[in-house]
Amino acid sequence: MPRPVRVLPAPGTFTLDRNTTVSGDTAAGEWLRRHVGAATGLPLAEAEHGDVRFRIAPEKIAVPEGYRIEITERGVRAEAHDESGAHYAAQTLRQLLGADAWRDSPVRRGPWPLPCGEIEDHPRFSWRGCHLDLARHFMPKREVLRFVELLAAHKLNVLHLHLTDDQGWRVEVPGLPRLTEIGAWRKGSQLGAGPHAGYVDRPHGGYYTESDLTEIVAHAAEHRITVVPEIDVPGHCQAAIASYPELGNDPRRKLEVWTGWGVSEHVLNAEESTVEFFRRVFDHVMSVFPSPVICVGGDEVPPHEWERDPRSVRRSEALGLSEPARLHGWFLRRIIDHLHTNGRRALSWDEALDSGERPPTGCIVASWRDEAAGLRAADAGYDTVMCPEQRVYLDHRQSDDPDEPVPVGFVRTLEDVYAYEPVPAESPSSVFQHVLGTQAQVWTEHLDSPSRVDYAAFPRLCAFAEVAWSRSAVRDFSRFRARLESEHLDRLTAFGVEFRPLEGPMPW
Ligand code: TNX
Repeated sequence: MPRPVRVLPAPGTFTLDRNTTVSGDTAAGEWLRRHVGAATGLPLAEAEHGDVRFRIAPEKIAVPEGYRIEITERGVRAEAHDESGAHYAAQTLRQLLGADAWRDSPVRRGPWPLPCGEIEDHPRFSWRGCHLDLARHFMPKREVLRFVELLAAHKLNVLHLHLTDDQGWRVEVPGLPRLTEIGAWRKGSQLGAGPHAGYVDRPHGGYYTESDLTEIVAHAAEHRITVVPEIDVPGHCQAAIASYPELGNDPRRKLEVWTGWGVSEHVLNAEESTVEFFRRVFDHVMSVFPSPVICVGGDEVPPHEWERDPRSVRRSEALGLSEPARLHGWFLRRIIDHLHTNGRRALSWDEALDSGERPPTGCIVASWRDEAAGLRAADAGYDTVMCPEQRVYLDHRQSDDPDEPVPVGFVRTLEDVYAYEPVPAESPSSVFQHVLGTQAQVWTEHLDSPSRVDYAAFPRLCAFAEVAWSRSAVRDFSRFRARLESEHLDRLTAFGVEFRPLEGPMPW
């Protein structure tokens, strides 16, 4: 899970025991020794010519992140294009060892047989992402580290962290202490009208120090995952404006970190000093996150404050913009150019394309609102990550059953996620060339604990991983479901994942 390109079973097994050794100059061998060693209690000692051998062999394995495993009664040979491929070979071996190999400590003595045969495997997309919203609800660092391991176990390779929003700012920035002293905390509130009336949120907060983030980045790198941080501008910024009122359009008005959901009308002003403030924030983010891609947000920017505020109207006139709403594109462009000047690529939600100033083509588009528009962006030459809310928003509820937790969005079943095809077969070659891949979104307005995140994400993220990794030719929902039921859910249970049962919700 996800389904490999080719599997050739053969009779017999190779059984790991106390004498089994591991070799190869890859980090994957070390990962296997540590994780499978902890679960099985076997020493899995390092040796020069191990029974389980890893080798990086790009001359034999052509596709990036690809690998080939051969298991005979004498041992295991894993060859990979690169470190990522070797890591995925190790992940596949742990899957083959069965659910108990996913535990933190041994619950039984063994035996630990691996079925003989050959596996040839590589991904179809280079961007296999999962987004996690840590702004609406903060998650302790250890939970983020655990989430990283779950993504890697499903061969996903990008973790997009949504770190700031109207309801909370989660990144400590040196020299700008109020962002976390004030912006990271919000009061509890009884939410009013609308579909979520009566839902009571508690006072809430938290933030990550530079060391926390460095640890997350390192843990992700060990699992071959790139962490793409997001600082969302110029909308979704009420927590920043509450911290530093001079960033807003009415500095005399004291805003609080928002306690509602939806889109706050309060956006950044378009002063040069505000752009400079965020250059400073992004400089810090670039120093903490080595990712070649940094997300600038850019989504859902209501223009009303700019249209009302005479200072913004004058500003947009002075900049030669035809209407204040275009300050959206103007602001984004300043930040995108700053990232590009510093050798990083900006990622923006697709609103950037309609913001009044088309982003430079080096900018990557995260297409969430409209699948067809995403494919058009790719056709127009923008590298695009397909994130459509109609398909891969995992905060949306999983059935109409009244026992589902807070019923957000539309019904998105396991089968709906599995049926998603990011690049329809009939697409022009430009689309195949520019769709980098796909990404699932875990927004957390209504996921206020790690167990709620587990429940929303799993097992739909398993289906998503297969969409992102496996070619449509090997995908089949009933066989996928059977693999989940017969093996994979047991692995998740052993790992401690509180997934939603296939047969339906449990009463909350
Ligand atoms: C839209 S998707 C948003 C988020 C919400 C999400 C809820 C996007 C770029 N913006 O702010 O959390 O819907 O499903």
